[in-house]
Amino acid sequence: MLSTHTLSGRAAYFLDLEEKYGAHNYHPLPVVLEKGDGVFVYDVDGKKYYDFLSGYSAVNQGHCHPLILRSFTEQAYKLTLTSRAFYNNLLGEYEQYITKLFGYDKVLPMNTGVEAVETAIKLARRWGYENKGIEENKAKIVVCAENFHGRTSAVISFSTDPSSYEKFGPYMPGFEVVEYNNLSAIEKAFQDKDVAGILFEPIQGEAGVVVPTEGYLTGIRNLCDEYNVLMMADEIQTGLARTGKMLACDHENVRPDILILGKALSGGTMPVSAVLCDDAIMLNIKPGQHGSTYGGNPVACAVAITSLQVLQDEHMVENAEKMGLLLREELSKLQSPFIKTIRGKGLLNAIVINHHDENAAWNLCLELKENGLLAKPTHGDKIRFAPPLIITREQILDCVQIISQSLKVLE
Ligand code: IF1
Repeated sequence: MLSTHTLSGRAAYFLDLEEKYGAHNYHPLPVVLEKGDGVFVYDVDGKKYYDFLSGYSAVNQGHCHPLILRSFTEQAYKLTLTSRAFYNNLLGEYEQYITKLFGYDKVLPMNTGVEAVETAIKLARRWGYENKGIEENKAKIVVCAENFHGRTSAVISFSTDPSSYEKFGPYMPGFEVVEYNNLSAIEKAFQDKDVAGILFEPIQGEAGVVVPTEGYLTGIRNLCDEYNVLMMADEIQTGLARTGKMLACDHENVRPDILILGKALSGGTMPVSAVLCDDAIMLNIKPGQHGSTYGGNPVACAVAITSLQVLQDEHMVENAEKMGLLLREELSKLQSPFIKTIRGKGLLNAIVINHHDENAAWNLCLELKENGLLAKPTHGDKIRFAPPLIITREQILDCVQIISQSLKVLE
């Protein structure tokens, strides 16, 4: 049975505008939001929802966090952009703050996640030529199948998802794809002396929250040490407390050579990303060789410091760990025949739907929406459950009730 999902005239108006004037590169759930507050968002008719997507983990700190907004607005009234042609009084303090927090010599600030990934690739290649002695234009980067690192032409060149890369070629060479969660595949690829780095997600997000076997991250670290290859962790989605540790690599106490952050670095207020590494890698890039107009702008710096601070002050690492355990436990207690798998770490979770109807996950999301919870299906049969990290025990239990109730639509 399908739910009756009503769309008010007001909502339909905004939806139609996007349909008519916007590119059709998305297929959103039919809900039009106008307000956010903590774990909740509100639609244009005032209906309240739990947000179980959190802007794909950009809103870890909760919607419109008051302290992040204060930093944002106060700085916006003072100075928003200098460009990097001049110094500004916030960049250095931010750089000091974030490098001390994560334990790296230097940071390079960018904006979107994919720009940080691009930066990491350039750093690895440059290091390959300057430090590893790879012949120019020969450097290779090892990547994993089913990866998601963003949408630029370079990054989709090593995507294995046709909907990301098809008919966007020609593609950039120099990437070697290996199976995810397979250390011997990496070791085989590392036999090639031209490999400068390996780029990977500690948990694959877009692939449907694929958690590798314990020991995988340690294994990558050891292979990188053995073969003199840079370990490049894309923690854009997994980092910043999402998985119940500050970084997903912390689950195995592993330190990547290049750390890539984004999304929640601004608590969902603006695009802020960063690449962290030590001097031996970072200082190969000299003035004029890389940059961005908005990277390191004063508002971004103010917002990033506060976004990192509130994660710590409000114990979001611990809460993500605890609430994630509770969520998975309560979901498995439902014993639903329609849930094939429940997986995840901390508050980065997914369920895999078991149903003969290929639209079951989408229909379930529509029903969840009717019942006051927003989640989005990915790859047809998976649904991501990733609420803001400030969610409480009572709220998790309330959400599991909503999920339980909504599953009936699949009967
Ligand atoms: C979209 C997915 C999530 C990322 C990792 C880099 C980026 C992303 C690990 C690029 C971005 C976003 C992009 C967003 C959907 C979303 C997503 F489903 F596509 F895979 F979160 F799971 N590395 N992921 O997850 O960051 O340039 O977008 O700031 O609509 O494409 P960006």
